Amino acid sequence: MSKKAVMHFINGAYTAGTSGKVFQNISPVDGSVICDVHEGLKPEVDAAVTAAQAALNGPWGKMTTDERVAILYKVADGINARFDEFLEAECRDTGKPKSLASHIDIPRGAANFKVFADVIKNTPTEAFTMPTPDGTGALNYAIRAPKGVIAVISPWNLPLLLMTWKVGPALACGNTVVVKPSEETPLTTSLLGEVMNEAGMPPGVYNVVNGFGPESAGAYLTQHPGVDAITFTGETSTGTAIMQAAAVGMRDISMELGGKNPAIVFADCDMDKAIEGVMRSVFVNCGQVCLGTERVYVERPIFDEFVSRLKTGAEGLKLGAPDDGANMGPLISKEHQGKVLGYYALAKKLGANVVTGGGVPDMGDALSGGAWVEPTIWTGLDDDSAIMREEIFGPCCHISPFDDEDEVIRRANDTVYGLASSIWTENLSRAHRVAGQIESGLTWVNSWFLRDLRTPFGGSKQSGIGREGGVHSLEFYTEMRNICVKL
Ligand code: NAD
Ligand code: 6OD
Repeated sequence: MSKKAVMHFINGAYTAGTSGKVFQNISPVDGSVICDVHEGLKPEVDAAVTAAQAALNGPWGKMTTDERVAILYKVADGINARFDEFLEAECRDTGKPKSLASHIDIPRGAANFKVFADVIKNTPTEAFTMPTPDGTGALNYAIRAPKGVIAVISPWNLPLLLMTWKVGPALACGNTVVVKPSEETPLTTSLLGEVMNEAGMPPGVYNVVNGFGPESAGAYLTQHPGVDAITFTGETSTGTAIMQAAAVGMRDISMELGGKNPAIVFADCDMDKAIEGVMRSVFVNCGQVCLGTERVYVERPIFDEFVSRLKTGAEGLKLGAPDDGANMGPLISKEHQGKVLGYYALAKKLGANVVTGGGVPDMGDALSGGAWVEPTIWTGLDDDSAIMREEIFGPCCHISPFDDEDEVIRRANDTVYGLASSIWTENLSRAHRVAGQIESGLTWVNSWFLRDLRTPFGGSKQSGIGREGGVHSLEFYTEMRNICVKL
């Protein structure tokens, strides 16, 4: 891949913008410079929003659903046709193993266009009549109109997957978008512009402005009066700032935020499956998955065996660069490495028993500039310690014993977050009973991150506002309008 600077994508064309400011995209694998990225400020955001408004009132807004769906299918096909380029770009930006991105990130990037095209194509309309006093009656029907220009603000952990998870339904519903990808991972969002053009997407439907959050593209975009709704994935604190921006002009929001997700492992679980599932939920993507487990509660009779087997699993993980056949890559940046290592140090200071890890692995000279951390497991901390309360977003978990069902439900729910949980038991009644009492938007039983895109996805409490997925996405990406016709 070339070291060409990443530009904005506005009105169907790559542009450097007017500010002339660039920032460096740094590899998390070894600290080398991947490329420069143009930083968008107010003029670039203005141009992108203007293009998005024009497309809404132009060809895109005038197309039939079938015509839009045909283009979205081509976008999905276009991602698949350039699968290796997307894979290379995603792994460069994130450092994640190619085996992971080729199974999850890139296929889901394509599926997000296909699935939501199918949703919009197959959603029926509803109408009903009602009697009126004069006996003639009235016909009521509701139409779904696009919301308008949608700002999509996306994070760095699953860049293509999470950005297209918003752009797919937004476009399927007839909106236009301005995307602000994470400053850490601009490559696949930029590459998608080429695919959009190849698919015949009218200019201005998909726009990208690169940059940071505060006093940069992110803040200018969320404050822009031409933006009709904002869909955001990222930290809860950033979501709070974006909600404040959205309040001006009363714009709608969809918020997918942080978590501190529990796994509950009962003594009657299938131990092999539970170990495999919890291993994945703690360590996949170097622990940088919003749905990932950071609190594990294990019923006391199997506590020692579980800890020992998870330790063996963690110590068996192979760390390495995307092409190394590794199970785990680095964290996203040196800055994030500093944050995670801060928690590793805090755990020790608080008296945690470090079962494994807790430091920086020796990756050899070639990778020494990367953002590497060891897979880490702790035991022995109280539920109210910072390690048990704050989202760390690294490859680490704390394991606590528990003695009964009510106790573990109370402890699992004792958090300001409520994104995801997993329950491991072979007792089906218990599984349903406990699942219904866990305060999280998503609960998996004997599984983790098993996704069906028709299901409602989103967080409770401080993990988010709103649900997206399947027809649920229509609630955010369209406005329902009722029309009453007196007969
Ligand atoms: P982040 O909040 O730091 O950044 C997300 C995006 O917001 C980036 O594009 C960033 O530039 C932008 N941004 C930052 N400040 C902004 C501002 N004031 N105005 C507008 N935009 C702004 O999050 P991150 O570090 O990229 O991602 C990790 C976080 O995302 C974790 O907390 C994780 O749990 C969460 N996450 C949640 C979900 C979910 O579905 N609930 C999914 C993935 C990640
Ligand atoms: O699978 C999805 O649709 C989704 N939004 C996953 C989020 C993962 C968080 O890191």
